[in-house]
Amino acid sequence: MTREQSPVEKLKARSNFLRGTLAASLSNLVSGALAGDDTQISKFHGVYQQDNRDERAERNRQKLEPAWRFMIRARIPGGIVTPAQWRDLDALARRYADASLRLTTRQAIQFHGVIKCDLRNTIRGINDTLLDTLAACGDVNRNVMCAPLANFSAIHTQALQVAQAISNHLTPRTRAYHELWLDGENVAAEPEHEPLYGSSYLPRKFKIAVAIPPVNDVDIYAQDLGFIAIARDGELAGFNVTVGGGMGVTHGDAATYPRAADAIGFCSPDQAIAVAEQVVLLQRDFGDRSNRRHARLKYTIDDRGVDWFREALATRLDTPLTAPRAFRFTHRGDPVGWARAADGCWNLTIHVPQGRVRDGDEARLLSGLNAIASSHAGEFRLTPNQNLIVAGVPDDGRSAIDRQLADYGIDTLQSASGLRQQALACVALPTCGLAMAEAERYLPDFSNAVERLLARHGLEDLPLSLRISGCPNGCSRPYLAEVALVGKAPGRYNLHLGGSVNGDRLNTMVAENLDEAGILAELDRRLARYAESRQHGEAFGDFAARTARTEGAVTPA
Ligand code: SRM
Ligand code: SF4
Repeated sequence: MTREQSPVEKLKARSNFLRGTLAASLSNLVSGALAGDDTQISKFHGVYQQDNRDERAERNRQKLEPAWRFMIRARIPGGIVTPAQWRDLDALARRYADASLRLTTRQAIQFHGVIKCDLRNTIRGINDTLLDTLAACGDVNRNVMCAPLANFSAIHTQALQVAQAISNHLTPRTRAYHELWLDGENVAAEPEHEPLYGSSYLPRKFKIAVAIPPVNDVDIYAQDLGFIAIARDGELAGFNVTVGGGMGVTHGDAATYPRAADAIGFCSPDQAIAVAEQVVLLQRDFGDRSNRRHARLKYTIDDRGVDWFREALATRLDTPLTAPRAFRFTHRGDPVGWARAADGCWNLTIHVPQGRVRDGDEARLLSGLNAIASSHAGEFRLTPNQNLIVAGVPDDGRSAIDRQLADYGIDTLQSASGLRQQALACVALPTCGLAMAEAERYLPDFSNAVERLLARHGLEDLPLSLRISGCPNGCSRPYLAEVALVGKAPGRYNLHLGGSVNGDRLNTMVAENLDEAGILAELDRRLARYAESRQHGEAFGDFAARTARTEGAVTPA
């Protein structure tokens, strides 16, 4: 039985390859908002309509239109930005956004607080710097991630090339993007055609990452499609292919769940694009287009089985996948500070709290990084942990950067605890329309509280992975953390424990709807038990998973 397509499916199909009525919406100067349907179509162009939720009630009381602002996401495959691009993005953020650059958990950059009449100028500015925003959001393949560091080995270079080639291959071909944001005119000389996606694009967002063992910083098991680089004699032999990862959940809907991806085989580097294309096409053809909560690849695979998926893929590939090869992931966090790379240069990984690059009272991160970008000749690399690497620094370039860091108060951030260096928080309030609780703004205080607990139990140096998401959509990939808070309501969270250090195991919810006192009491109890009865070398997440049954869950508040 064919079920009726969801309204978004119908909207995509009639959008004329992502035009909708966006041109009219942008010309309408009466409202700061887009027309209703255009708020869906604009996502494919990297643009989200939002309002500042801190101001919502007061504006409502004054019977004013919400203070509409836009989030623009720039797509940055592999997270590589030149210093010149960084400076251009910085200038755009100061001119059109809220003077901050937000590094995302997918190695991209978001601008927040752009008003409608500045959308075109901002997107044009991003394009002028040779980046774009097309397909940063929407039901298409999103920013392709690639492990950013890997000691700058030959493997990294090859893996990055594959990631960027996949990204290019899967970028939508619609000319609507140029028409709407760049040229301002209809350049469609011939009928539009999306060779891969078709006129309805994918049933839902699609995410790809390339991991380079032993680091799983891209969280490969959270991705719809993953490529795990396998090395042989210092060269890239190929990739283990994973499918069906995903985090999004809806509270109270048991049919939704996070899922860790399955390894389905191994492919050569030359096959990677064909594998990516065919996995995307399988999802295009078999994904659920009637229910958006059931439309990710993870559900397509669970509904039909991994074996079905593997066989269906084999029939579409010229050369089938072979058996996955042996490899080992050891960790996910970024090594903050200076490290020498395989090419002899230095990399400086700078901890960016919650990924927010702005000038604060203590550290003037935006201005400091701008100053470094003015004189640095290497690259900036964005990490999946929302940090930034100043990459390719020669021996004699280090001291100047150290001085710049000190001048702008940034050096203090390097002394952040292991907990903070790898802690993640999604944006959440005030901009995210789906947030149920704080995340980015709450992480610093919550980290303080957890650090006090760790100290109480003699665990100050424990490199615990802590993640907060303001709602169950899981943008900070919380279900793969050792400790995670998932927003339920203002000031209330579900507590999840038991992810592994290398990110290959989902955690479980141990307590529901707790306030801060409840969370800290629960963590205190479990950290005390961990301190007294852990096995030699056992991580907290492993302990929590091992003892889940005996430790039990608390009664929901
Ligand atoms: Fe996300 C929706 C922010 C990574 C799962 N995500 C959103 C929106 C756009 C809210 C909305 O739809 O109105 C958030 C914008 C907030 C704001 O004000 O900026 C948002 N997601 C983010 C970012 C910025 C979080 C961050 O703090 O870094 C990340 C941007 C990544 C990027 O550059 O492309 C971000 N989102 C993720 C991830 C992590 C990942 O991709 O590795 C996930 C979990 C993995 C996954 O997709 O399963 C994720 N975001 C979601 C979902 C749940 C999808 C689902 O399958 O149910 C939503 C809601 C939706 O799509 O309906 C969502
Ligand atoms: Fe918003 Fe929820 Fe994603 Fe956080 S997890 S950014 S609250 S959608």
